[in-house]
Amino acid sequence: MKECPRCFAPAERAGLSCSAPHCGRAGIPLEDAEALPGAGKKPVCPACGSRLTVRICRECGFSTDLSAGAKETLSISLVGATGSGKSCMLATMLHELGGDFGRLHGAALYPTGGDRTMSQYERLYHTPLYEQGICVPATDEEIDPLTWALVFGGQENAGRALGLTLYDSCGATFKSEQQMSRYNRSLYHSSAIFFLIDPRQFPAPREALGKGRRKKTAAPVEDNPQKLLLRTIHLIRAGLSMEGVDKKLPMPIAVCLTKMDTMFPFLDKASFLADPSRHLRRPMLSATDFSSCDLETRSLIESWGGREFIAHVESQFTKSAFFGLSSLGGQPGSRNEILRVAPHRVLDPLLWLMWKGQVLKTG
Ligand SMILES: Nc1nc2c(ncn2[C@@H]2O[C@H](COP(=O)(O)OP(=O)(O)O)[C@@H](O)[C@H]2O)c(=O)[nH]1
Ligand SMILES: [Mg+2]
Ligand SMILES: [Zn+2]
Ligand SMILES: [Zn+2]
Repeated sequence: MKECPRCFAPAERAGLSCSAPHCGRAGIPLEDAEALPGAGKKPVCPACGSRLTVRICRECGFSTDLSAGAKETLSISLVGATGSGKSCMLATMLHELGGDFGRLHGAALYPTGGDRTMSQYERLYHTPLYEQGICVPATDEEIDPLTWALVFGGQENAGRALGLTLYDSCGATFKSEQQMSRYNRSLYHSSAIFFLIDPRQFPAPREALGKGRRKKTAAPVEDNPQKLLLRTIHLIRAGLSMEGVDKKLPMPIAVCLTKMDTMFPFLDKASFLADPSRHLRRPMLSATDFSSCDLETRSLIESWGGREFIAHVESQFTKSAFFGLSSLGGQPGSRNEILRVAPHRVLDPLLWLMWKGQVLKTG
C-alpha cells in the first residue's frame, strides 16, 4: 500500500500497532524503532510481546491489516447521482466476489480494514440487504473506504493477493464541484472509476417506465448524467494537475447502466445484456461477452439521446467500457423490501478491470 486509503497520507506516515485487547499500547501507532523483533523476526509489541498485526495511519487513524500484504491494489470510486444504485452495487458485488466468483477461481475475500470499517460495512450494507431483506439504506454518514484482499487459490494465480479498495459516497457530495472536491479526493487517487447511471436518468426510459405499473416505487433520479460526468472529469483533472483537455485521464472508467431488470421488457430478443454473464461459466473471462455488452449498452444509451455522453467518455479517458447490470435482479417492493437478491452481471465491470490489470485472462 503506497498511501493511506482514507486520507492519502504516504504509507510512511503509518506505524505498526498492537491490537491485543488488554494492552495499554493497543491502537496507538508505534515508532518504527519501538517494534521488537519476535519469533521469525516478525515484529512484536514492546509492552506485551504480542505480534503486531495492524498498521495505523498517524494522520487519520485508519487501520489496515498487515496480513493484507497485497502489492497490487485496485481502488475504485463509485460515482453516480443519489439513488443511481451505488450502495446496492457495492454490497452485491462484494457478496458475489466472495461467493460465485470465489468458488470458480478458488479465491477468498478477506476484509483488511480493521474492526471499525468491518462493522460499518456489516451495519450499512450487509445486514440490511442479506439479513433484513431491505435495500441498503441511504446514509449521510461519511463512509470509510472498504478495504479487502482477494486471495487466489486455484492454478493460474495461486497465492496471488489483490487488494481492493472501494469508495462509496453519499450522492449529496456530488451536488456541486466545491462539495465534491472536499469529500471526494478519492476520485483522483483511484485506479478506476465506476460511473453509475439509472436508465431513468435518460428521458426515454423514464417515460417508458413511468407508464407502467412501477410508477409508485422509488422516485426517479432525474440528474443529467452528462453534467456529473463533466464535473467528475474536471475534478480529476484538477487533482492530477492535468489541465489540458487533450490529455486523456489515466484511470479506466466503467460506465454502468444499473437496474437493468427494469429494462428487460424493452430489450431486443437477442439481447446479450439480458443473458447471464458468461464470465462466470468457467474460470476464464469471455472477451466476446465484454464487447457484445459494451456495444449493446452504447447503442442503448445512444438511442436514448446520449451520443454526446459517450463521446465525452471516449475522448476523456484512456480506457472505457460500458456495462448493463442489475444489483438486485428485481424491483424492490413499495417499502423497499427485497426478499430475494439475485444479482445480474454485477461483477462484469470488476472482472473487466481485473482483465485489463492482467489479473484474469480471457479465453
Ligand atoms: N429495480 C431495481 N432497483 C434497484 C436496483 N438497485 C437499486 N435499486 C433501487 O434504487 C434505490 C437506490 O439504490 P442505492 O444503491 O441506495 O443508490 P445510491 O444512492 O446510489 O447508493 C434502492 O433503494 C432500490 O430501490 C436494482 O438492481 N434493480
Ligand atoms: Mg448510497
Ligand atoms: Zn490516513
Ligand atoms: Zn501490546
